[in-house]
Amino acid sequence: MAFPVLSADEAAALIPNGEVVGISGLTPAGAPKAVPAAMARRALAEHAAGREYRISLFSGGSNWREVDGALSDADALAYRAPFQSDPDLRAHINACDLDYCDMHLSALTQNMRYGFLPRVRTAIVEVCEATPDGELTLTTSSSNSAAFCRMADRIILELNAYHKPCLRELHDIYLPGDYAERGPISISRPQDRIGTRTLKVDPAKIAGVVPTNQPDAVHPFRAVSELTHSIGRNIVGFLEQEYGAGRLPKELPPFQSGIGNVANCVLAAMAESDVLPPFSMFTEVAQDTVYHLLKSGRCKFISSSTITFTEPLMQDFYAHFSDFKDRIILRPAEISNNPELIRRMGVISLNTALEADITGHVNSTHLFGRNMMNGIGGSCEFARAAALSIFSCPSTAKGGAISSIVPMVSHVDQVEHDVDVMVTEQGVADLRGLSPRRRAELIIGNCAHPDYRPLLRRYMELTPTGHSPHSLEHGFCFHTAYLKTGDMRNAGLP
Ligand code: 0RQ
Repeated sequence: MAFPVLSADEAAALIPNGEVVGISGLTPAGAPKAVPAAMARRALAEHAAGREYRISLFSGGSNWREVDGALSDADALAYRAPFQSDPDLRAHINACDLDYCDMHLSALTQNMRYGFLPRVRTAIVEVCEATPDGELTLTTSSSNSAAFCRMADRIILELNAYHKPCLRELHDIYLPGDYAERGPISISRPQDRIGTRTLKVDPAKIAGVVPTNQPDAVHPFRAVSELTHSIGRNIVGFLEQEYGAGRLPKELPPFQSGIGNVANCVLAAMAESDVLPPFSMFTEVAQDTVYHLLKSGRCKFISSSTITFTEPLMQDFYAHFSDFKDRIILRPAEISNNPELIRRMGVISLNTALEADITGHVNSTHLFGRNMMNGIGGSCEFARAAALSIFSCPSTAKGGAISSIVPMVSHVDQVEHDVDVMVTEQGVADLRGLSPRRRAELIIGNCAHPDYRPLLRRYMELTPTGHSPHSLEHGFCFHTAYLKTGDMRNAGLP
């Protein structure tokens, strides 16, 4: 090994207070597994000695407890972007212990390159191979590793023996040029390759290598329930109808699928259709269901930024690598989520809402207008540029005390113009081309839970005129009823 072999603690000792750190990974897949935990230990020791130790942390997306949870519990984070999903970090964000900026994933490194965001100084990147001349094989995620390594002064590698160098076959590493000289990104289909399989970095920047041997800490999803299956069936039924009517091309455009339990179940329903032909995916995260779809042949090909398979599936993946190596491409987040490509390919996007309002605005990130859940991730980039943007969620949460269809959303992530179709287990509202009042009738009638339909209709009656059926006085009556009484059904409307 040409580079110094370091322990995780020795590597953490290289990272000074106030550093801007960029890590590999998008979801726990491909994230460093040892150095962040050592940084958390260092932060605790520094704080105990009365010294400041806080960093700014950038990643490709969420990661796992040993990064976000450990660092935030140790008060080692001053700033975090662009996405997270760790419950402990979430609690610290909502307690205002640090600044968190939820931003479009593909815009992050571009904003850094142009100096709007602070430049990453230390990159911590998981690899499964590193040659003495600085040729790196990334593991299960491409995310922002290439961009972070390019701009960093110092690169710390975690060499993870669990992952196999054959992963290089999946990568296609390419970063767009600067604005003025940036030509079209020549990808027209998910399977097009334009980059390199390995990441070449300046070997002089590599400060050391930390050996690890650990799988990605991917949590299993909740099993498909009757409710999530109904949501999936409704989406597939809608797509079958569109396909039959000739409103989708014979060869389906690629699909994007969001993260979480609901998205995982929605995708599972795609396996059941005998009307829709096998399809491809252009997305940013491949969860377990994608693995099953690839294995069964329902999904022919996937372009993603990361493969987030739970441990048994990862082992099966390695055992059958030759079956998958020509059917998966991993791309940097700037490419996997690039709106130019999403629009060109006519992607069908499938994302999840926490709540939607009667005119079709969607909130995927904030609880009751205040508390951050995870973040937008790539959902806005896909929804805005997609040919068909579908959002889904259960019609209620917390045993029916919360309606996911509300008069006005308490936070807006997706504007009504970027939500073509809204789906719950109750049904489908195809909102394309409709005025706000027609949208509201459809969302209430087809998507809201029957318990909440009379209240939502009463809300509409309060404003018989005006282009959009909204009342500033009562727009948040569902939310305030829940906060006061623990049940949105108590929303008092005149
Ligand atoms: O809480 O588990 O305590 O009961 O929210 O809800 O139903 O398990 O949903 O796991 O599919 O996540 C939008 C968060 C959905 C996710 C979101 C409560 C509910 C439960 C989770 P409990 P479910 P999922 C690109 C795409 C944004 C990012 C994105 C997400 C918990 O999909 O983060 O799409 N999306 N990226 O009870 C209060 C409501 C609620 C509510 C649900 N209205 N009010 N609580 N819950 N609705 C991919 C990437 O960028 C990586």
